[in-house]
Order: sequence, then C-alpha cells, then structure tokens
Amino acid sequence: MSSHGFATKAIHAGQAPDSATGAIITPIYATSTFVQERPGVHKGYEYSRSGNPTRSALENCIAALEEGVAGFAFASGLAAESVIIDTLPKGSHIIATDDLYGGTFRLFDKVKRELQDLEITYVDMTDESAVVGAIRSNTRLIWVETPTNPLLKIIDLEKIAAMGTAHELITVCDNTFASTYLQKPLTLGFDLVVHSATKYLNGHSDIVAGLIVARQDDEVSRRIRFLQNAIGSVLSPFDSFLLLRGLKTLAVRMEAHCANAHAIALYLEAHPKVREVLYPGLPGSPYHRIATRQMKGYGGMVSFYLQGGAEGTERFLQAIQLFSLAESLGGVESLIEVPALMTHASIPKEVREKIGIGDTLIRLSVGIEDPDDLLRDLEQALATLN
Ligand code: P1T
Repeated sequence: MSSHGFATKAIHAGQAPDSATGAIITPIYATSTFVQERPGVHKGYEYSRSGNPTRSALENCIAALEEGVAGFAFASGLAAESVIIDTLPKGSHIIATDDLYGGTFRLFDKVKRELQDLEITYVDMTDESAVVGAIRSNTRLIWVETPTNPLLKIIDLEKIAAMGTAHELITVCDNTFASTYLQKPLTLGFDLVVHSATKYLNGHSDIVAGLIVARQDDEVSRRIRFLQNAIGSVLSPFDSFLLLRGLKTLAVRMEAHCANAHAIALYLEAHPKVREVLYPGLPGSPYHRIATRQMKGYGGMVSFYLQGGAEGTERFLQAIQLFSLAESLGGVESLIEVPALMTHASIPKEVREKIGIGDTLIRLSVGIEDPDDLLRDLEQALATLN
C-alpha cells in the first residue's frame, strides 16, 4: 500500500474486505467487548476502549496517509491535543504558534497551565529566530499550527523540524487547515501530526473527531498509545465509520476546496469594498513562496477585512445567503464567521489585538458548491455596502 498514490491509500489503506463476510466496506463493530477463548487468548481485540476493528481501520488509514507508523483516533481534536500535552512531565515548557485555534489556546492556557504547571511561550513562528530565542532548559515541545487559524500565516515546517532535532524537542504540527492531502509534516521531520478530523478529513460536518499520527515507534508514540486507553477519550465505532467514509473522497474534495477558495480570494482582492484579503495562494501574500514549496495547494480557507468597519461587516453578514454563519470549517458546504466573536472569543481581546485578529476579520470556509453561485452570493452581499 505504501507505494500507492494518495487517493488509492485513502480508499483502501487499513480496509481489507471484512474477513468474516467479504463486506467491501469496513463494518461498524458496535460492540463494547470481545469474547476470549481462554483468559488473555483472543483475536486481537478485548475491549473497545483499548481497540475496536472499525477504529483500527481508521487509525491505519490515517497513518498511511500521513506517512507515519501509528494512528490514534479520539473523540475530538481537543481530546487528541490534550493527550499529546499529557505525555509531558509536569513543569514542562512548550513553544506554541501565537495564532492558534481559540480552543487550543484555552486548553493550553486555562487547563494545562494550571493542572500540569505547563509554561507556554507563544511566538510568531514565521520568524524562526523567535522560536530559537524562546528555547529554555525545560523546553520539551514545539507546537505548530500552519496555515494558522484564522490569519492563514504559513510556518516553515522544515526549519522548525530541524530546530526540534538540534535541540531534542518534540515537534507537533496541527495539520487541520491543510489536511493530510495538502501537507505532510512527518515527511519533513515532525514527530507528531494532530488533526481536528471534524473538518476536512471527515468533510461532511456530521461528526466531531480527532486524530494523531506518530512518525516513529518511540517513547512518545508508546506513551500516546498508553494514554489513549488509560484516559479513554476514544472515537466511537460509528464515528470511525463516518470518518473512514469521508476520507475516501478527501483528494477530490480538497482539489475543489482549493479551486473555489482561490477564485474567491482573487475576486475579493479586486473588489473595491474589500480592504485586505489573507490567502496564501495570492501572489502578493508574504507567505506565497513558502506555501508553494510546502503545500500541494493553498487550501479552502480565506480571511478578509471589508472597508467600512463593524457596521459594514454586520450588514454583509446579514446579506450573505449561501455561506452559513457558523463555527467550524472543512465541510462540503460554505461557512462564514467572525473569529473575534465566535471561534476565537476565548482569547482575551488584548492578546487577539497583539496577534492581529481584528474584531471585524471575516473567515470563510469555502465549500465545494458551484463556484459561480458562491461568487454571486458574495457579489450581492457586497452590493449592500455603501
Ligand atoms: O473541535 P475539535 O474537533 O475539538 O478540534 C479543535 C481544533 C483543533 N485545531 C484546529 C486548527 C481547529 O481549527 C480546531 C477547531 N476549530 C474550529 C471549530 C473552528 O471553527 O476554527
């Protein structure tokens, strides 16, 4: 399977026809326990928190797609993130991207900092010297999110991986925004990849899920395997099934997301009522070069500011129709939101302002509807602004 292309692996990896019945699709093994012949003698499964065949198929599939050795499925992206931090000794210092999903910031700042005496330094990782400068004697891990949420900055993964190797630090990439189709952090030397699989990987906005993939079978991945069972925040067989089904079409969906987002970014950039567009696919973006080198496409997320401040933004949000006002991203349907008031409201205003997340920043998750329909919707909503 490792010699096959991405789309083939997404459809087949970890998913041999069911040995009992020949079913081509991995069944939902809706069972909490497995009968044993004698104590400790069984067919590889004993209890569904420790392991379940539907979840195993998913874990093997994502490991193949990320080109790692082991996958782990969790009940949410944040549950997966939490387990990664739980592998660290108390009092560890981590260096994290400053522009992070608000829930990740809340997990680090409001939970792990207190319960685990975690010390955190948030840095703008587009400046690699700032990352080196933040390393201390108790630094254990570098946490990267790229493209960042919601500013869509691009961080050089190869450089950060080299830094991790040089200083013996665990490197983690939150690959949610790119998806495993557009970006492969493990092949660039990262130790771990984490996903909110709620987003592009599943693609249909009908589950919440998280995934981790480890590059090698080492102490960290063994600890994650232990904690997945010991803490128990695992993904259910039903949700594992849906996620496996979603993964099968990831390649074609991502191509359509990228094409639609690119067309929209170009349209918005040329519109007189738009002040600024943040999209790494635009040649004028400061991140265009690194995105072109590191990613297979520029992704389906577009952030922008309108002319006309809060009042204009409010009117635009009222007028838009095909884009639904909602948190989340990565589904086939287009979504629109205001990070400062929605997904990133858990970050204090002064921190948001320092990072550059303005109160009127609008974030689009561009779906795979007909692009002309999306452009027409934006056009009619922009026409309501004076
Ligand atoms: O929602 P959950 O599956 O627990 O995943 C959290 C998460 C982790 N990492 C990134 C980069 C994310 O964007 C998210 C969730 N984000 C949203 C809900 C959002 O609208 O940005």
